[in-house]
Amino acid sequence: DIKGFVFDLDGVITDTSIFHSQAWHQVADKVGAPWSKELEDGLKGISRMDSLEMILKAGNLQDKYTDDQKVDLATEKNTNYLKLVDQMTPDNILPGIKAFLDEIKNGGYLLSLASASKNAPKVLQKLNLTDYFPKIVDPKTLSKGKPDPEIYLKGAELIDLKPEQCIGVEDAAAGVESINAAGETSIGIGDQTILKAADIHFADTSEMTLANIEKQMN
Ligand code: B16
Ligand code: MG
Repeated sequence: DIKGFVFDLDGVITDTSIFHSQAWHQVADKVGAPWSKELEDGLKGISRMDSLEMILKAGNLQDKYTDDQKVDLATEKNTNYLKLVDQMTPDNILPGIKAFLDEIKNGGYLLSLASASKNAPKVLQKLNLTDYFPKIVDPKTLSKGKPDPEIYLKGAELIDLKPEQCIGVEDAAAGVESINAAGETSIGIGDQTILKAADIHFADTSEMTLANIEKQMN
């Protein structure tokens, strides 16, 4: 039986995936790496430094920068990103998410957060959602990022549940892969063509309700 939900943040709870993309696009332009929809989708759920490597690789630029220069580029991206985060309000919560969080909380389900983002606590604060997530996986403690199962295994562990008792909720292909590898039930939200591996699919966050999940559970 399902007893808990492990949530991704960017792209599921809030629209920050657009901010991440915007900030990375600026870095790609600066270094002269080509920007594409495939690259943009592929960066979702991927850690900051791994994202930078993917962008540099797209432009065959991996060897052009020293490690220190790479850290500077990643820091510049984060500064740009945080400027966008600073403008956020609870209006940036995606449609239906607040209602769904209340529905599962009132239904006695446990909740944890499995975001690759080091900025997750700050974003939750801007959204006034901190109280819903007393348990947050600290990405600094991870040895491997998504699509490795580690982050979703930790998300279940934090709420004292077995993976098979959890549903993981994601917008990224790498994230769905991570949930599936952890042995949890996966919900993929967004473009079905890139979320083919998800056990349950919703085109939009507004469709996510316990009743709609049950409909896709058998
Ligand atoms: P930061 P998620 C991920 O968050 C984002 O999807 C990804 O685009 C970002 O690079 C990553 O967090 C790291 O974020 O630079 O803020 O530490 O989707 O796993 O919630
Ligand atoms: Mg995401």
